[in-house]
Amino acid sequence: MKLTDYIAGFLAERGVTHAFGMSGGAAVHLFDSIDRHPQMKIVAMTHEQCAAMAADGYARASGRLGVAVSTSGPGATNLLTGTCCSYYDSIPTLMLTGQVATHRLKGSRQVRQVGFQETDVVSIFAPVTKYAVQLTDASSIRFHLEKACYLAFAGRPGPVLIDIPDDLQRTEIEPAELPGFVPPGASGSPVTLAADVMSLLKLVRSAERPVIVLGGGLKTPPVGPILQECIDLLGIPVLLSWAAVDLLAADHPLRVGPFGVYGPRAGNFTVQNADLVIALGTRLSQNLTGGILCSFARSATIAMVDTDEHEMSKFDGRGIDVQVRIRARLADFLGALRPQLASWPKPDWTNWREKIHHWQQAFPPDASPQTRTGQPHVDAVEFVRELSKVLPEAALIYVDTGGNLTWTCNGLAPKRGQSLHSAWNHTPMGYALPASIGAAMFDRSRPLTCITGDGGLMICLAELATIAKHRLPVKILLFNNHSHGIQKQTLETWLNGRYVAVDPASGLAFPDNFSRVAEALGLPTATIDGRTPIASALADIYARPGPAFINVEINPDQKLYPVLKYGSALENQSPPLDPQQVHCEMIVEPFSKVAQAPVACQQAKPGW
Ligand SMILES: Cc1ncc(C[n+]2csc(CCOP(=O)(O)OP(=O)(O)O)c2C)c(N)n1
Ligand SMILES: [Mg+2]
Repeated sequence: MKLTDYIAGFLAERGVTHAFGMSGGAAVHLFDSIDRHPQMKIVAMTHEQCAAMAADGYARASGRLGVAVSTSGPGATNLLTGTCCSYYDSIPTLMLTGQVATHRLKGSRQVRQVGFQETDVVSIFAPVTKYAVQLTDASSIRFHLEKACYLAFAGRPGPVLIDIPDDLQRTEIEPAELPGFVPPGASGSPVTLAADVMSLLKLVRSAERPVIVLGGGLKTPPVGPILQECIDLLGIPVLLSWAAVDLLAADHPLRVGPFGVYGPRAGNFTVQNADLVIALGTRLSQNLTGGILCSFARSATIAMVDTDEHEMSKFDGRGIDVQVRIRARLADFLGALRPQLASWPKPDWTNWREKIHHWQQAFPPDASPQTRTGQPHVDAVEFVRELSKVLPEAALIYVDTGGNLTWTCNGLAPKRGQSLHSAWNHTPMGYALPASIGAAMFDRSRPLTCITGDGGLMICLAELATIAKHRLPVKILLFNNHSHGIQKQTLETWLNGRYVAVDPASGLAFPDNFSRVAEALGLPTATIDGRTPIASALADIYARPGPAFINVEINPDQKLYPVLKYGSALENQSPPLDPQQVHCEMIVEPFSKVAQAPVACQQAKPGW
């Protein structure tokens, strides 16, 4: 059997239905074998970056291995940004890169290249993959494929790469004679986990103001309905990182919502005044804690549950004291927690929940500072609110980065069964469109929405043609604010609003009319602006099958409010509230920059 036929069969056996890529001299056998396999299809993309992102989007939607294929040299290096998305968000993907033939590899020779388009792919990808290997011997293909697939899903999942010289791709192999990979035995003791859970519950029982923070780790791999069962039984209010906003439906009584640097004020008051923070599958990134680490949840005992111990020890000596560290896969942790909650007397946290409810009422999401009456613009906050009402059950949403991500994550009111994905930690512009292609290829029956900014769209514009060619049922909502909106705001904050390369007036080249571009690439289009009733326009769009490109004219002056400026604690976002009001809302002592270390250990004010 030809080696690349073996690869196609191996992947198909593991449920992989599509591989995304662009062909090239060093990848023709990979493409040919995958295309010939009856259970697999090659999806031709317009850029390898988009192929890697489509593979990532496919993996997020399906739970299966996402596969991207490229030729050597530029094809392989183009896969890098998408591979980073999978690495930082723990998504199982496999990059298959063609390489020059073995006898053309430079080996130890002190030259830059011998073979045409030769590149040291393994060294480039090693820091952002769990396994990156070049095939040097055809008979080791089974071993490397099995090891790579095992590692992609094991522990903290992530991307893997196999670089395959052209001559080895064509080699005839005897599958029955190939040595395999033996995965290591299971580690970690269930006895320790049960004990850890018990001591955590002891802390919970004595807490007055506990919160749970859910993170993206609960999706990679997905933990399933046991999460909500545990939340319901515990009765603790739940905060969400953006990667987890879809993990609890908007109407769930314990859902507080997101928090952080761009978080709503209600979430920030909640986390800052908690006396116990239980972080499940979130690394508590700086976008959640703010830059001054010792100001974060400063009266709380911090407990973290993570499969990666380094995520819990990274705060040591840096201002956040993670007092409880449980190293476990989230599914195992919840599996150990659930039985202990069966006869668990829920403490009474009514006061705490009422206080949170008060913050939610007192601080609704901040809308645009400019009224849209008489303006041909849509308010992004209002648009996301209307979109939430229209989005069907089981909707799958991919969102890009910038203002459009912020408005979506803060404003979306997810229904049970809906999923929201983005490249949360690498956050490249131009992710959402190719990722939604990956998801749509896996399941065309699931209603799919892609939300992107005009800047992000420009990076992957050509993929509109891929959507049109396959008539993928993706509703593309372009949040068109005629600028890199988030960057404009950054320049207003740091450089007195002197714009450079953030809108057409300061150097960006944008088409005057995105809809005409989308039409030219084969998509039906519509526009929603300030004169259009949003609800009925959206209802109409979602009632029609197939793809659609919707140009949404967002107010170019709309800001991302509230936001945390560097140097402030999470409760002091901009635009600033009256300091007296903040003082009244806070249960814990105000944060003092002057006396940072002692303040980090201060106790809560009594009576709240
Ligand atoms: C590949 C890449 N380049 C640069 C950035 C930095 N960056 C983040 S958001 C942004 C502007 C995004 O503009 P747009 O897509 O229009 O989103 P908006 O903020 O206007 O909604 C930039 C330049 C990035 N995240 N990714
Ligand atoms: Mg924009």
